[in-house]
Amino acid sequence: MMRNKTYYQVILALTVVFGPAILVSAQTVQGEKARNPGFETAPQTADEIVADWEVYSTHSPAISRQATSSYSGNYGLMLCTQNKKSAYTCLIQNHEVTPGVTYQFTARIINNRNDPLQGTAHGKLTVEWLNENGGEISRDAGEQWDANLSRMVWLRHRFDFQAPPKAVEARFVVLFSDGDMPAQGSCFLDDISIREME
Ligand SMILES: [Ca+2]
Repeated sequence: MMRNKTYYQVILALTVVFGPAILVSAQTVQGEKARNPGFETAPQTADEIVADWEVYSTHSPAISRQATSSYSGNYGLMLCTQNKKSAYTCLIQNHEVTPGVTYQFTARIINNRNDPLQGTAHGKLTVEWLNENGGEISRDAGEQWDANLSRMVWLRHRFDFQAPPKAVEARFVVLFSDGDMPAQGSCFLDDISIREME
């Protein structure tokens, strides 16, 4: 009994001392802003590659929706290298933002064990902040993933970005590139999340 009481007192003391700090640091996260975040919605038109997302590739189509590998649901995206120096592909979705608010941008990524990334292939999450005229104010980029990406575990890449003054909209971008040399291989992407933190 004595032991239990002491234990309880310690927990109580810790709560009193650290409780406020925990409350301050544990920001709550608002609802999902991303549309078609897990790519389960099929393209609605013949020329749409990924429903609700804008796709751009420099040379060959390098993003495809597939059912071979997914983190959740039945579908994920495959991101392919283009075997060209500096080739890149982007998956883009625009959202309204509020200056000073921090946005949590996450994605699940895994290497393709049958055709893994090689050479300088890499990817990252970026955010381009736009003013009311659509002009770019600045951009932020998260840590890169590269050819060392796990072939066994879907890693969750997470980056928190704060909207700068005068930002009214942002382009949330998954950027995937061959890098400085023509690269080979592919990886899979699923479960994008874009949320406001407060
Ligand atoms: Ca999915």
